Amino acid sequence: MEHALVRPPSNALRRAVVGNAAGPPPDPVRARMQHAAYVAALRDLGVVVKVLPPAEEEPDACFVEDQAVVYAGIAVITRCGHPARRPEAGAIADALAVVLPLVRMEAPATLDGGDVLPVGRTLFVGRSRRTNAAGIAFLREVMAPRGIAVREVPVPAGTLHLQSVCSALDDDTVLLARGTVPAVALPGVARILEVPAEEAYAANAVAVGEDVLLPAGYPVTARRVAEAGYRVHPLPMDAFRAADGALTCLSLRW
Ligand code: CIR
Repeated sequence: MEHALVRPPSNALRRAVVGNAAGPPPDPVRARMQHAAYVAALRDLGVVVKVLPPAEEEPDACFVEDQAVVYAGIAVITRCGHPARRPEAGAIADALAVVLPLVRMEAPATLDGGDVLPVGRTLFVGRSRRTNAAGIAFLREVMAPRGIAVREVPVPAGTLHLQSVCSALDDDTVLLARGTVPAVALPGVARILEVPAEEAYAANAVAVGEDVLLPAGYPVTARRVAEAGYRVHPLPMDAFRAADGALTCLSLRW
């Protein structure tokens, strides 16, 4: 990864779509601090980060990952599974069109980028409440000529996105929360690092080479990732967790 696109949260984050998170609504002030630390961590690791202006009327706009799949030299602008999130796509498409060829997913297809787990020449795509068969088929059609396989993975009930429970650390390694997606659903992945069930949130990490951004407060996972040879950078993420968001959701990376 050399480039990332991000969008800081606005005060509208208080009205974010929340299905799984329990507790008080997300705090935008805290979220902005955590977002700034996330951007700083990416830049410290040499990533060129483009920061879009916050969207005052779009509560979930900071979760840019859901609006596109950027892979193999193309940007697929998705059609989010939650209708309230579809207006977010415009600004993302405008920003990506400057740097990449772009195609747009059309109805009835739906797909959230959070359902896409890229591992080398394969995109594992979660079939979830947000991502339907037509969305997966569209992605397969776009990626096939580029030599990228698209493989469907059922997302367990009660889980928002495939990447809510797993993420790739490199072309061979996936961090996976125990008791969620079975490892057999990810054929060809050479190494699975298991995250204990009580730390499932920490299965969503962002890797930049051998450096791994991990949510702060998950010591067993941090140790396991470090023992596997990566440098761990813990980042507080509670303000985003309150809106069902995690580390990967906050950026589009390529
Ligand atoms: C939503 O429900 O769509 C947002 N509140 C959270 C989106 C998180 N995105 C992601 O995991 N890729």
